Amino acid sequence: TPRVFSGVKPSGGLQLGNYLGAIKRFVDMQGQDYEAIFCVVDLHAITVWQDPKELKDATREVTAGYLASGIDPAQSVLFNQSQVPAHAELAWLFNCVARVGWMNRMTQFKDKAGKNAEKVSLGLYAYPALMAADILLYHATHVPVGEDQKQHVELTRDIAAKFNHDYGAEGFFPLPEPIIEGPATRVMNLRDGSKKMSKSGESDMERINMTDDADTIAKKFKKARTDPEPLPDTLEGLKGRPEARNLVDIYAGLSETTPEAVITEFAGAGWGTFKPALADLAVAKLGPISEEMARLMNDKAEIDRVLAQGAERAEAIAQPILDQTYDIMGFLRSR
Ligand code: AQP
Repeated sequence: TPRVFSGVKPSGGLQLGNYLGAIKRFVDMQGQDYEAIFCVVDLHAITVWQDPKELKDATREVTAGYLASGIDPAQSVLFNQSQVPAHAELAWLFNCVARVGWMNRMTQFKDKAGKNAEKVSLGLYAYPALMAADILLYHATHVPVGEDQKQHVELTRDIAAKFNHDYGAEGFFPLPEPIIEGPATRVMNLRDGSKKMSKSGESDMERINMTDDADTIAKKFKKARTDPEPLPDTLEGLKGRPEARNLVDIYAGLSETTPEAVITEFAGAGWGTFKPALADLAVAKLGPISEEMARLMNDKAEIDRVLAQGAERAEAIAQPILDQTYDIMGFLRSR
């Protein structure tokens, strides 16, 4: 059976893009013919500063988000990355396979480092090699992600191919396929339609958090930037209107239809009609999830237990693959 791997960073509270672009799609895949491994990638989170007093709870909150959205830890493997040391070990091996020139082409690093590239952590630069390790440690074949992660999955394929070739181990690491599907693979910032929505964006008004209450969600959509034109009657009419397109895509993602269907339903509607409808839909879909997240967060011991069990199952798959990797590379391992 094909094997799915994906992850979410505990670098703050989950936002709507993480849900529509990633977690919701993981839940949809869970019922299909895949063996699924989902990770809270805490080692990735520390590529930028994380307060040690907050990291544990951020890790639990992402876990609660997975569980509340419908990831079933009996069906899928659910764990946090730092509890399976093989991730960090394989990442080091891949640091020595990946080329500096490849890393220099990563657009996410350029975006995140900005003008400050001398001052960011070395980990932020090496991040894609750790992500390749996350995926290849399980010989995963499919990686559901948002559009922003496509380049990193392609780099993962390059690392796998170079390893297989250099070490004469053809076929040892599979070349995984990114799965980027659905209407909301790139949810944009509510105040600036040229930037993606993200956990760590400056203003809270630019994103919908999974834990926002109904009033906050309504207020954020009401204040979301748009142009003054009403909704068109064809998708073509959204060309050059990124903010409008984004709200239509979010509506489609939440209601599990297509942007075309949303346009058909709301053709000619003004924002005074569409935004409240979108807010109601978001509250109806996210409300039960955030309630369940809050309930789960009241029992931290239970979350920790789920992660510990998941980590054991993950390690049982990962360790033999790591051992084989060391062996292929010629390391002396006498114990
Ligand atoms: N705006 C988005 N639209 C669609 N998908 C998105 N994802 C993130 N933002 C959007 C997808 O969510 C998954 C987990 O992302 P992540 O937490 O590992 O890192 P990220 O992409 O860097 O997310 P953030 O929210 O922007 O975090 P910060 O601000 O801390 O860097 C991935 O599959 C991603 O594609």
